Amino acid sequence: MAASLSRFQGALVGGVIGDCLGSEFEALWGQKIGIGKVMSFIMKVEDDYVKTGNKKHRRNLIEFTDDTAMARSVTKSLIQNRGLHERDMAKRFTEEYLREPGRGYGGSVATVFRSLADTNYADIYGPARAQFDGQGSYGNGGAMRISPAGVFSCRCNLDMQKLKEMSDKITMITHSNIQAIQGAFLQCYAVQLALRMEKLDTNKFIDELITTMETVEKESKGHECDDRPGTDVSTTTDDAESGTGDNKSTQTFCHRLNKIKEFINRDEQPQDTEVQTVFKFDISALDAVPAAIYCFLQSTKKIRDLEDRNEFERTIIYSISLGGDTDTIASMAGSIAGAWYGIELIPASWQHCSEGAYEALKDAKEMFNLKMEN
Ligand code: 8NA
Ligand code: MG
Ligand code: MG
Ligand code: MG
Repeated sequence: MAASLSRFQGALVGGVIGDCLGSEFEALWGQKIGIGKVMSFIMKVEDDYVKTGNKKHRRNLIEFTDDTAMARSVTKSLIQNRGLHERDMAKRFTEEYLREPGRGYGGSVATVFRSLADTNYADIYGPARAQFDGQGSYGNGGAMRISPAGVFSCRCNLDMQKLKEMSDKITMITHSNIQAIQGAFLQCYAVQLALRMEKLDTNKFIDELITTMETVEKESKGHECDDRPGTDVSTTTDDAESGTGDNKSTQTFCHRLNKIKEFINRDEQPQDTEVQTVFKFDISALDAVPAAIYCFLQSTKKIRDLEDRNEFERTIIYSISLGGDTDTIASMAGSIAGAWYGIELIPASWQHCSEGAYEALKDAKEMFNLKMEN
């Protein structure tokens, strides 16, 4: 395995930074953001670092949100227990939420935490299963916190099947809908793959994700959820733009992953409107995880108006510029990019201004040095 300390740190810190920087633009649903607006904000952040130097007490901290709050619980629980301990994980999620409920959690997930606390964790998976009349949440809240499990899997050499079991169990504490579970696994596996790939090869990367998700989606046939209003993506731009597309086969991760492959192999960077039409950048796992993977892969190449930025910076700025659930998508893309490029490509000024980045740096080191029993 190629995973180094630098790449462990890149994965965990990259996730925190995407969350913090992305959260500045989170409330702008439906509004156009674009590279220009994100760059004005980034330049302020960098300017602030120049003015305050590396003095921690003088920095203007950008607060992390639910993404980091929950990812930290995943990291700390896996380290403490040297593997998955479902009750401990559920307790950490819940206690973290009860301590700081104002971290921008999704609209419905609080019900799960309250129910877990009220029942003293009698049934770890029961409250999540009861969400939305038994359908479970399809939100991206499972995927947004799962990256540390991908990192941990490199520490203890988990194969794909074992990784899937772990990812599914962590996700199902709050999200039982099949799309949320599959989306979290896709994110988790993408982080693991980015960490262990020796040579950077974007086509090999996306091909492996497609092959893996073909198996996952085939195995879960019969569990698919029904169409969700407003989330249909058609194969034709006309249908998608008019909002009338209802082709069920497009409601799969494999469909989106194949679209990514097509986009990243074009000679020209696709127009933002086309990207947004296909990937949606929304709060569902199906709309957010492929969006994050696309942003990461497209940013391995030049991005318009970001010629002077490195690949990690491009990933974060480009993700945010496309709008929607900016903190979560930038966080997931940032974890994959950090795993791929390592900590060296993450600017010191970005780490300095992001609440929780230094703690993620320490956590990554602890995970990297963890002594496993066998
Ligand atoms: P969640 O499980 O509460 O789901 C989020 C929302 O998705 C729900 O409130 C519903 O509106 C909708 N939803 C999910 N599943 C179903 C279903 N089966 N039927 C109908 N509607 C459904 O939250 P989560 O943990 O998945 O988090 C998702 C996103 O919300 C994250 O990006 C997170 O950052 C957060 N978020 C918060 C804010 C904020 O400012 N508070 C803004 C955007 C996103
Ligand atoms: Mg968030
Ligand atoms: Mg948020
Ligand atoms: Mg979010």
